[in-house]
Amino acid sequence: MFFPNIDKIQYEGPNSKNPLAFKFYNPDQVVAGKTMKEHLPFAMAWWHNLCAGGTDMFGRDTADKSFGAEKGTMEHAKAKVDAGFEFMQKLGIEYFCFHDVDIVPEADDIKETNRRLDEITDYILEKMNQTGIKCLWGTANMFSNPRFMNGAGSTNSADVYCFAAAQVKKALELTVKLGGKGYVFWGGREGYETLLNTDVKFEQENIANLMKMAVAYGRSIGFTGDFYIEPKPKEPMKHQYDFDAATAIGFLRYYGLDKDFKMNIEANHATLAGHTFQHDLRISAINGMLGSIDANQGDYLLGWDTDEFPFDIYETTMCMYEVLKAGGLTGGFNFDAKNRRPSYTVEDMFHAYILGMDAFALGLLKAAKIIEDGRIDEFIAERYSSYNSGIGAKIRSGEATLEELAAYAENMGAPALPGSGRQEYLESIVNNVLFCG
Ligand code: XLS
Ligand code: CA
Ligand code: CA
Repeated sequence: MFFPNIDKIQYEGPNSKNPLAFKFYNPDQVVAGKTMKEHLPFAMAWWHNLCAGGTDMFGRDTADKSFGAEKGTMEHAKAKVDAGFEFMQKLGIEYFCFHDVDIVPEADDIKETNRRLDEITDYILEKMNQTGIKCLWGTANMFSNPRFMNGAGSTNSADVYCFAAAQVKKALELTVKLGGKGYVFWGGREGYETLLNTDVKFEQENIANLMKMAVAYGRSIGFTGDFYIEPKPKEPMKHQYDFDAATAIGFLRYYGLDKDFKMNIEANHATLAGHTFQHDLRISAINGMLGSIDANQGDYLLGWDTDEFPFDIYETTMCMYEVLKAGGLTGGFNFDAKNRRPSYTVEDMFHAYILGMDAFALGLLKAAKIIEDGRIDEFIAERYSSYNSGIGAKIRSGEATLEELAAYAENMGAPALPGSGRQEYLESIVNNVLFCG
């Protein structure tokens, strides 16, 4: 046991003061027709939780993630599996997400890395069978190794491109082996530092081709899940091609990849793109591409990706409002989040997940109430009601012509001002639902 002093985390309700208990996440509680557990398929991110110890540009690890083994060894890789499964079981988390190099130390020779990956996934599979814990999605890390300094699919080197292809092939095989629901492309280095050395069209074509090959291969080995693009506008590159949901969706449609791909929307990436989290969820949802969520939050005072555990109930509420309206996710809620560097103890790891799971559970409860309350939906329906009949209905049917509308306008005189947007009234409804019972 890696966490001997921590028992299974229980739901104790909003009045509990126990730091190691859920206050809002009550897995079997039914909300809007489904249990919380069904609404909120939570996942643990292997890389933050089991690998990252707090190293930043100015200092080394503060948290010890050795789990009693020497780092860089297969013993350590296995200790992480044991610790990870104990952690997920204690929190009642049913899924995990991983990059290839999170689960084994990378060797110089990819054949050896792949052998290690086979060995560790045999071990992970055993644990999955024992516990019922499942894989949400897998991915290949094509951004950390210096060979990817100019990208993977977008690299200027054909040899590096082949290496990336080999990693995608293997990561897809592992995702299928572990029964993963999705496969993620996060293009951390798919972008540019300067246009002075970059052929954007060439690079985007190469990325699309890599994705097409991945779809063809994935489908040929029995991968029936969704491929995901995870948009992020910048960091580590100055500009990343998958800037936001709208950009990524346009790219997928242009290259004919939209049937196989959906979005994996991360809160902190949306805000880096100058959007709200809710915005990127809405854009994905209305395009039928809301697949999965990386559940975290950023810091509005900092211009980079801080990957904090979700705490802001307005954000989680509006997220769950979008998810409920979209009829749920095909993917899940992956805590792509890390403890702050000074929160370095084992208890902090649990506090962080309890915070995040409770924040989403509370968001779910409040979003369901906003919908049940109905005032916002009613207002929106009323706001567009001029399209329900007459000329408005004709516009909606797509049958109107420009000449006809112009003739209508000429006969009408000056139109009345459109109805008030009532933003402050609507915001007060949200506060009313959030804070009054
Ligand atoms: C980094 C990304 C990354 C992806 C998976 O900012 O969030 O962790 O989720 O490669
Ligand atoms: Ca992030
Ligand atoms: Ca992410």
